Amino acid sequence: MLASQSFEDLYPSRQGVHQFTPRHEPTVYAPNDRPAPIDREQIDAYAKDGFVVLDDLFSDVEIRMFQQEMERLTTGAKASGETITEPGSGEVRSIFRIHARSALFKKLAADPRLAELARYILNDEVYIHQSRLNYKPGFRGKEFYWHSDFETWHVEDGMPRMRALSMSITLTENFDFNGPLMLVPGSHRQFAACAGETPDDHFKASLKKQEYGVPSDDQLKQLIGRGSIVTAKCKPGSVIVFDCNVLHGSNGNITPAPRSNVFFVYNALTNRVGEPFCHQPARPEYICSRQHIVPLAN
Ligand code: 6CS
Ligand code: FE
Repeated sequence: MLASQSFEDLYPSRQGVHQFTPRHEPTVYAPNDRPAPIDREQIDAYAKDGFVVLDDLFSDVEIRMFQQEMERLTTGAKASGETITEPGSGEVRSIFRIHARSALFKKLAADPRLAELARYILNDEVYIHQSRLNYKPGFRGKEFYWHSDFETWHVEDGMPRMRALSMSITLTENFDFNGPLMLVPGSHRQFAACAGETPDDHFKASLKKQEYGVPSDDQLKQLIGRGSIVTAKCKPGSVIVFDCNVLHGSNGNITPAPRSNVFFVYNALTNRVGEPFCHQPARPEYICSRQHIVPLAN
């Protein structure tokens, strides 16, 4: 295994100031003349907005299998020290590292409909930096406040550059009323550095309710003011592909309809995590892959 590399911190954050740093990297790394696995218009939309929604990628039979696997993983999950529960109710909020807990989700992470697109956009071999099931249960699923995933993965996991993306596969209908993902088009082109220093064992709180590594109200007004807010309303079996630095969040769910999605985070192999860019120990393996980074099999 490569010794932990240390990289120059191109995106300093949580050092007492809220500020913007322009993005250094491209959004789509593949050369324009390389044929894409999806429509060129969809790739162009991803480059411009920082996300794209692909509808009806998976069949009803496949979705039914994923839903059953989600139920299977839920059984006994609360007893696991690695399950994130909802503040207050104790309902299951997230289960991480599902690509290692489930043969079905391991296969899904490597599915060409997902992995080939990730390899194209990142123009590299890829590995799973993180995977999770977000349940957003009916009545009790709390919000995910506005944030950039990259801000956390850079500062707390040591991800050097913006060369990673998430794919969220919808397992239940994401209506406009049950806490769908909200994304800010174009926000991926500015890195919003946050002020507050990373607390000890931050992940134990942030995965329930994130209060550090979130932009200030002024930064949010500037980012949202420039790009408005798009709500990803999707049927089950859709995929929301979004750049590691796009600003996103989701509201709480007070309806009976759960908003359950699977997330896979694809990181470019040449962008593997190194030492965290904060004075805290590296986060545990179930949240951030570090100990056995190998290319995702084709
Ligand atoms: O800390 C993290 O890695 C997680 N936090 C959020 C709110 N989104 C990305 C990721 O799941
Ligand atoms: Fe996120």
